[in-house]
Amino acid sequence: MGIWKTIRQKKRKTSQTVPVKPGHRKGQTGLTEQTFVMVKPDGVQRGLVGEIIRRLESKGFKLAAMKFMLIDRNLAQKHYAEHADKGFFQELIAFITSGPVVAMVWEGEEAIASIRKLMGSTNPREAAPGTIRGDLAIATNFNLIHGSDSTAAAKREIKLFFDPREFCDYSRNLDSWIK
Ligand code: RTP
Ligand code: MG
Repeated sequence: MGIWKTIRQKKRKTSQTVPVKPGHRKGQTGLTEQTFVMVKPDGVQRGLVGEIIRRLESKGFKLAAMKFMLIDRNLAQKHYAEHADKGFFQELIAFITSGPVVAMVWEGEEAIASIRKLMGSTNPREAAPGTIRGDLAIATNFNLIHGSDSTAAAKREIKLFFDPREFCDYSRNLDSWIK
């Protein structure tokens, strides 16, 4: 009887070590953001849509909206308006309209800056290993992914590409393990 009691007590102790949902929010800023992300035509052509989405999903970000689409010249010029006076503008417009893209909105804590970090530098040869551009691309004009670079840009670009009805409002059970 004494032995069985000890075993039962040990079992109970062991079961207490099973992880439980953390009750605190240490390290969380509480700044949940949405950002506009696009797999560019080179990413679609090279079959890297899944790989790029996998990296954002694995990090813990949440997909809020997504569509496979062709960008027309008008939308391209609006999207890249900040570069209108640059020497590479016409080439950039031709490239971004050259084939289908995957337009997305991703959501999460400090998602704008964090996804820019996952993307890596504009020039893939300067992008750190471990980043999308650093691991998967070589040329600046074939750098696979776009991500909003500021709060204002995210707001503007999301509105440019998505109608509010295209968003799915849903919750994920695993969020309590991410934030
Ligand atoms: P993106 O807007 O596409 O996310 O890229 P980014 O912020 O890292 O770079 P940005 O300076 O906004 O440039 C937009 C895109 O233009 C092409 N580019 N070409 N030939 C060049 O010197 C040059 N510089 C930029 C790239 O496709 C870049 O992503
Ligand atoms: Mg940019």
